[in-house]
Amino acid sequence: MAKIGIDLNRFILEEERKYPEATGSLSIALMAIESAAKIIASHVRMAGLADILGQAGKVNVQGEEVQKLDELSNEILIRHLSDSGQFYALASEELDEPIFPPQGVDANYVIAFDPLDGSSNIDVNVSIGTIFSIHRRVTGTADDFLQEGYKQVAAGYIIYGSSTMFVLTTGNGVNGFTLDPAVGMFLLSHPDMKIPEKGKIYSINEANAKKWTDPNLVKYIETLKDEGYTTRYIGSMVADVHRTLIKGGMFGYPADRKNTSGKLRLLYEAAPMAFIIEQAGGKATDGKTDILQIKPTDIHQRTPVFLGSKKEINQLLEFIG
Ligand code: FDP
Repeated sequence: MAKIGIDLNRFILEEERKYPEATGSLSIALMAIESAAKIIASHVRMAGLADILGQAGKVNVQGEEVQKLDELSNEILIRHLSDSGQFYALASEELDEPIFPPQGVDANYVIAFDPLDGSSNIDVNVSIGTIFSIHRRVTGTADDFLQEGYKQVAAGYIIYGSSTMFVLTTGNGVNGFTLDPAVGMFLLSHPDMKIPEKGKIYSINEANAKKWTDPNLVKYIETLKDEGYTTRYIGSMVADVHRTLIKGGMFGYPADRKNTSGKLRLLYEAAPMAFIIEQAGGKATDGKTDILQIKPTDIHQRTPVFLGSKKEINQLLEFIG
């Protein structure tokens, strides 16, 4: 197991050395995400100040235009990922169509990302995050985004919370790195993360219960209440999943009459989070199928999501599966 305190760059390079056939391409790709994440984190930390300045005159003291943080995060990621030359194509929640950066014509990977998830929480100073999912280039077309989640080469999220943390899997367990702002490095703080077999928390927007399309879901939640569970729901997927990973329990966003396929996006929300949770020993399902087995048909498709500790997800499947 890697040593606590080792920085993310070194960790990535040491992982690469375990595979003599590795070209170093994935390492450069992950380091590009890391650089973008540090820059986004520094902007997130200024969010309240930038808003004040923005309202005053739409330009900040340096005379730069103040941008909405989610658009800015998208641009930062596109620039860093394109310039890395390691991505043949980029898909983002903020883009209708994928981008094919000229620097990446010969690259091996495609990446789908949500630049700033939970953005409705920016103005109220609640944790938000960036989520990404990397697949191998197979056909060299946009169809490469439509691969099942189990084929992900790497996935992760960066949570901008009480500290900034980078949680990463390359299919070899899950490791969490905390940004030390004094030195500007992500340092390994949570090696080999494992989700508890069982938790005490369920996390779901229960205000939608009357609209849920599967009434058995209500019965499941009532059972959890009878068993003494408590509820936590931040409404920011990265934050809710991060807590679930550390404390166990269940996080869900089901289908309802308004969101008939759920609300969360398969490619850059559900699948990468499912990969992390399963790599940490948990489970993720849409209620019928393991999230990682779903073959996408559209880059922006939505899916119901339930993920968390094995005990809670197995119990859920007894009600709705
Ligand atoms: P947001 O709309 O703030 O971007 O992906 C969308 C998302 O946040 C998730 O982060 C979050 O889990 C979910 O929506 C919250 O949705 P509800 O407000 O409908 O509960």
